[in-house]
Parts: sequence; structure tokens; C-alpha cells
Amino acid sequence: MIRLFEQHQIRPVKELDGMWDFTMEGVAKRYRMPVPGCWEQHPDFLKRRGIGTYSREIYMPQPGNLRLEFKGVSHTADVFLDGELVAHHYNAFTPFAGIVTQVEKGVHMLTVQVDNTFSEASALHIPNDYYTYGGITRPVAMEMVPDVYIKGIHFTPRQEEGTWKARVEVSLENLSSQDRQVEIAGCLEPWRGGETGSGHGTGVTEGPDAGASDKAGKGCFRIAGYCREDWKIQGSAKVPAKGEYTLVLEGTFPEVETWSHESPRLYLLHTLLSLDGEVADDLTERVGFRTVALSGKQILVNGKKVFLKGFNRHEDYAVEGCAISLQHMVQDMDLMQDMHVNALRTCHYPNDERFLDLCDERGIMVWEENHARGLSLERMQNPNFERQCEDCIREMIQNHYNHPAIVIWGILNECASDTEEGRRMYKKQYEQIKSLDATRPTTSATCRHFRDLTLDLPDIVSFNQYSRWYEDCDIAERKDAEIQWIREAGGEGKPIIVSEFGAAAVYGYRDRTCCKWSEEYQAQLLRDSLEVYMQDPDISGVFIWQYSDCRVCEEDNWFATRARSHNNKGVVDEYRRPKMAYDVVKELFGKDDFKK
Ligand code: ADA
Repeated sequence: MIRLFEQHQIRPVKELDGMWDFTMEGVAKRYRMPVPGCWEQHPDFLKRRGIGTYSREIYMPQPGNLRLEFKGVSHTADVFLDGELVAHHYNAFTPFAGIVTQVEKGVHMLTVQVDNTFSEASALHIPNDYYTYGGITRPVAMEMVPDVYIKGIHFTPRQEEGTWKARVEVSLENLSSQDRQVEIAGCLEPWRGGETGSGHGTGVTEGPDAGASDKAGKGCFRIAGYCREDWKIQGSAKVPAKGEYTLVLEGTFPEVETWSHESPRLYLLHTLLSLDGEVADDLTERVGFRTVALSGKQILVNGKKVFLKGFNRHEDYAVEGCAISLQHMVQDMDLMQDMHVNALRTCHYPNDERFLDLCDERGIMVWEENHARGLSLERMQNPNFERQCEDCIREMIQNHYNHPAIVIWGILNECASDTEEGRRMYKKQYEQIKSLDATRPTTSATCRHFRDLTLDLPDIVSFNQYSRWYEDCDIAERKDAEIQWIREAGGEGKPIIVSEFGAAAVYGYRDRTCCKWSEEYQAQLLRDSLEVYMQDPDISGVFIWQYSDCRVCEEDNWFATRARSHNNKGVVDEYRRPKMAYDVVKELFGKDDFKK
């Protein structure tokens, strides 16, 4: 499953999850591997760094334009159709697509070369305190698109005189060599997941104009059948030959309900494209009506102050690596909600869209960030760094823009923000985010304490602090010193988030001395930390480091400070077995007298 709701009724889509042929460079044996999946799950490749090749046949039922969508390949992909290169992509954590026009009817060979090695070519995937797996780690789909198709939709809600309105940007691409005129019709439908049990909002229902799309002889998609007349939008556009065009439509949507943590109302935005009077394509996005704003030191959602309380969550599960199955994503969400979270930080990269869909459905507010963790200035000066960061930001916002759950965009966790050169890069990336989305606040988690040069740049200031773990210092005193310095260093009057704090505990290691690495020590530290941070009026959010234990790299000596070659600071281990700290977090996040 590629998303948690149906995105097409007209466009033919076939998901390519399943068993693919697989070979590994330097290994003669041929394998069969699951997609999505990591090759590290196979006993021959438990910690293999190299180039693996996945391949399978695909069938084109009729000649046409083939669009291949990959939701994530770790970490560099070269995609071939019948031996011809159709797409190249770097970064495991953002989607990409390739299009081949005028593909003949019949059987074709799809091949994906996947590289998870570390080299100068990879500025972001480096030996680190999380593992870079190898594989086609997120879902894949093949689609047939007409000569002019809907490439994407961005939905920007706003309130005007007490009524919800929205700007709807419909991105169109013309694959043909002639200019083409298209008609776009759209409408909003309440998403009924969790109410009627359907949850898939197929957009198929009995309606008066059954003929809306039957003329196209495709599916039984209807617009007028279920949509309110006043929740419709439409427009037309001329799309230049071999070019793109964004059609901007305005809609007014009276009587819609807002999206919030307490009541995460969602809607399906259906759009139909007609070419020469015939329905030729469609795209459905799922959206929510909510606003995010800052007021002094407060973060406001729909004008109401929120206190973000949640976890940092790596995409890593014991036997699945980063290719976490939907079942385990739901388990993670269920366990975090059992601990009364209302927020999540996608440390340290854009997440699987199915998990973001879950956050939309459950009302979990998300700080999503580009891919970077702890890069020195030297690492930031890798000639590929800036381009790879900016590609990641663009793809993250382009693909995740419509998730109402995302309330903050983050960048560059613990990078060299204490240098002038580093500041230049931070500034450029913050500006890039604002150019792509001015509706959400920005932040970055710093560890360059008392010397960060960038705190005037983000909308929210966030800091990682490991009092009584890496520094034997009093939690409250250290927090006060940090906040005092933030005020003086450009953060005055801004909301502040404690973006990381915690301690390691090896699952099952109990010790009444409450020594470091024991579950007792971690539980006590989190209790003491939450009691300090959640009572401070200057703090608008806390993200515990971290939700679950995760595998780390052995290169660069990470093993030396990471027992089991894992980061053990989870409140559950990599199999989601709760440690003592689980119940502490559940108790404290669940208390009413803590700021909501
Ligand atoms: C840093 C970093 C995290 C993790 C953490 C730790 O704050 O942002 O990714 O490495 O330290 O466990 O030490």
C-alpha cells in the first residue's frame, strides 16, 4: 500500500510490492527479495555495503506513457526500463519518479541498481548514529498517464471572515509536442475513516450524473455524485508542449471542520483532468483545515496555544531495518499514543508518507526535517552537501506539503551552526523552505551551546541537551543557562523547544544502584527532565530522545559508545519491548496539570 487512502480512480495504477529478483555485486548467487525491504534482513547481507540490483517484469496492457514512482530507495538509485536509464536519485528518504513516453504494449524489464556505500558522492548518508540500510525500502508503483497529467496538488487553507478558504495549486505536465488545453474539475469530500469503517474514500458513490466519467469509459469516478455544489472548484489551462504549468484555483468551503490534535478532521480533495472534453486523468489528495502561527513564545494551531509533547522517532525496526511495515508503523503510533504524545519529530530525515498519513489521521503534530545529523563544517563543505540538502528540502516539501499534521519544517540537526560558513548554509536552507512554504514555522535542533551563530534565523529555537548523561549537571540550572543565552543570541521572544534529552538503557538491564545504562537510571532521568521542562513557561515543546532503540553504523567507531551497536536511548527497544521509562512517560505526558 503506497498511501492510506486511494489517490486514483481513473489513472491506472499497479503497486509493485512483492518479490523481485536480486543480485549483489561480487556475488554469483541469484536471490529473490521482498520490496519494500532491506537486504540486511537476509543472512548473506547482514551488514553489506555495496550495489544490489533488483529486477522484475512489468506488463503494459496498452501502449502509453509509463510513470514509475518510488517512495524511497536507500540510498542511491539508478532505474532502468529495458536497459535504458529512466531515473537517478540520491537519498533514501524522499520520493522520486521516472516517466517513459510511448512505451509499447507488452512485457518490459524494470531494473533498479541500489547503492548504500559511503563515499565522497554521499554527503548526507555517512557513518552515523543510525544505520544506512540498502534496498528498495518504501513502496513502488507503476502508472499510465495521458499526454497531459496532474503532477501534483498543493492545498493551502486559510480563514477569512470566519469562513475556510483554500488556494489549490494544480501542477500539470505536458509530455506531448503540442500545446494542450485542459479542464480541471475538483471537489472536496469528507474522509470517513474511523466512522463508516471504509476509510478509503473511494469517491465512488451513487450520484445523479452517473455519466460523468462513463463517457471516458474509465472506472466509475464521479464528482457531482457526492460533492456539495459549494465545495467544488474548476478551471482551465493551456499547458505548453513538453512543459509544465501550475493552475491556481481558489475555493470557499463553508461548514468544514478543522483539523486539530483533539479532532483531526480530514477531507479528500478529488481533481479530474479533461482533455478534449474527455476525462483523462485524476488525482486525490487528503487535506485538513488548520492554521499554524506563532505568537511570542507560543505555538498556535487554529489560534489555540499548543504544547508539543512527543518523541524523536528513527525509522528502524529490529527485523525490517528502515523498511518498516504498515503493521509496525501502526504499532508505533498505538504505543506512542498510549503514552499520550501529541507530537513527533522525524529525526533526522523526511518520513514514509504512510506514517505521515497516520499522523494526519491520529492528530499527531509533526516536526519534519531534512536529512542531516551532526555534520561538521568539513562534512558540510563536501561539494555535494548543499545540493543534496536542497534537493531533499524541495522533495520533502513538494511531496509532504498537504499533510495537516506537519506543523514545523526543520533542518540540519546539530550541524556546524557555530561557524560563519555554516551560518551561510543554514540561512540559505531556511530561505529555501520559506520560498516553498511560507505557512509553516522553521527550526533546527542545535547542540552548539553558547556559541551558535544562527538563532536569529529560525522562527522557533530548539536545543538538544543531555543533562546528567553526557554532562553531569543539574537539569534545571542548565536549562536556565541555555534559555538565558538563547535570549541574548538572537532567540529573544521566540518559542523554544527542547528537541532532545534522555539517557541510554539496555533493555532488561535492571540495577538497584540506578547506574547509567540501567532502566532505572533512564526512567528517573526522564521523570526529572519532564518535570523541569514541562513546567517552564518559556518552553513550548519537548521531544524525548528517543522512541525506540535503533541500529547504528560500526564505521567511524560508533560502536565504542553504542552498546550492541545500537543507540539504546529508546523507551522501547528495537522490538518495541517497553523499558521502565515507558510508564514514566505515560504517567507524565498523561497528567492534566502539565501544559497541553
Ligand atoms: C544527538 C543527535 C541524535 C543522537 C543523540 C545521542 O543529539 O541529534 O541523533 O545521536 O545525540 O543519542 O547521543
